[in-house]
Amino acid sequence: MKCWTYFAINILQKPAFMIGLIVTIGYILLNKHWYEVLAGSIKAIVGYLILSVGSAGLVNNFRPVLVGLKNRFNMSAMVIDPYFGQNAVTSGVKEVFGKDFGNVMILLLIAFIINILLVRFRKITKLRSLFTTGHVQVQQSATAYWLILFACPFLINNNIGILIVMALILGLYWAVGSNLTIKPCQELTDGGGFCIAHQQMFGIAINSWIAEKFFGNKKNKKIDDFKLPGFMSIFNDNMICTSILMLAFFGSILAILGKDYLIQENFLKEGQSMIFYTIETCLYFGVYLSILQLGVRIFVSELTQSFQGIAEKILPGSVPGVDCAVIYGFGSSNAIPIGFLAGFAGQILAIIALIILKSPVLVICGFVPVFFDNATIAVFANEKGGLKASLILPFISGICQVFGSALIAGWVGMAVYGGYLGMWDWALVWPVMTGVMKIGSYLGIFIIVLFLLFIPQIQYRLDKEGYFLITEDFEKYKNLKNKI
Ligand code: ASC
Repeated sequence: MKCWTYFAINILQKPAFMIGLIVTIGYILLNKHWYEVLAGSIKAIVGYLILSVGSAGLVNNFRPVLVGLKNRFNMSAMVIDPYFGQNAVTSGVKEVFGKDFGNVMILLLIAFIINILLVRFRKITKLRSLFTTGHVQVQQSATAYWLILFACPFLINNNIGILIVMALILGLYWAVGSNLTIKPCQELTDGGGFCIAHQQMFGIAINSWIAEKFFGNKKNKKIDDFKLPGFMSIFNDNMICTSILMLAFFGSILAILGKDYLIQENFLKEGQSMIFYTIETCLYFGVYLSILQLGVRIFVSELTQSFQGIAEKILPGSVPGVDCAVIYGFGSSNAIPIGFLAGFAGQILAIIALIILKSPVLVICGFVPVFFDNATIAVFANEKGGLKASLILPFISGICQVFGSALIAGWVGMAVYGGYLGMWDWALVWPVMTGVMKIGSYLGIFIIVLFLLFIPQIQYRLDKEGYFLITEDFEKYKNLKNKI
């Protein structure tokens, strides 16, 4: 157990080292020279650390700006954000259920093994992907713990029982969810050899499907097909587009927060110019996004090449599931700010509705869901349905994130502790699963497990020839689809 805890804390929960480990094992299995293994692993770890700098920079720079709205106007509202969600669980779970969440490491171990086994027996399960994003797994475990304790109170005094139920449902959710993103990812990255293992996996699959079904015709141009005329042509450049949009957006929010508030909260030093502070802060958006994309470019090729070793020798035909930010290195870069702003507009509309309807739970946008979910959805939506889809789908998603989170967090009692995870799957899919378990108890758990197991079976039945080919040989898969 000590060994495992050491592994979980230092490697599993640190995606950079987890990816490094996978690359090392993969290259060893491919019989590479020791120095190639070393070089590849270093590149993968450094690349991932660069991606983390970009993603943490975005979160740390812009989360306080959004959360500032809550403090500035003295609102008692819950913030939808994975970190606030985790804090809410830590501070509330003992009070509400009389239980600490001490078993997180064991849970991760069992759920991770379940994920590996599900992929190992892919002939039966039809599952093809391994979840590698440990920091997200911890946040999800915390929220799932609360949701399942709430839904299944008969498990509260049964430590082993709750552990097994949680590990089973989480392990299945990780395997099934990431598996759902394989097709959209392979198509977007032209056989990149990875899929998404994050918090909006059902969101990606459903939105990609809607984008293709309802927006996927020639008339709906993709973002990069627009050649803007005159001065507007500067928006074709991603760095400029992102900077100007964020200057307008975060600039307005900083103006609303006001100079006094910013000084009081130590954002701004006495005597510093508000204008230059605003410009600098907002332009950092483009800076961190570029860093993030650089990191993606560095580590993705190492990961996908080395994973061949694992896919040949240990887990045949499988792909690694990675952070959603990896997709920002592919597709249209302008979809990123567009999706973010459309999602934000949706969230604000929904929040206004909550205020007007005098909802007992008020919500404040957290940066992580509004950005990482909606930008990701927009990149996929643009690929299938063009600009229109990349505006409309994140907008609807923003609305759903707020309503879904308010509903579930209010119902299960997390809202009073100030936060809820709030990402797409946790605002839409998990509330439904929680409801089914609450109503059905043991039968409910059984139905959820069956439902999750059923999804890859349906995917397989819909495309028996292409289903495994898409991860094993993407060129052959494309030929097959072209023939049809
Ligand atoms: C999350 C989370 C983060 C970000 C990051 C995006 O859900 O906890 O820190 O998204 O993974 O790259």
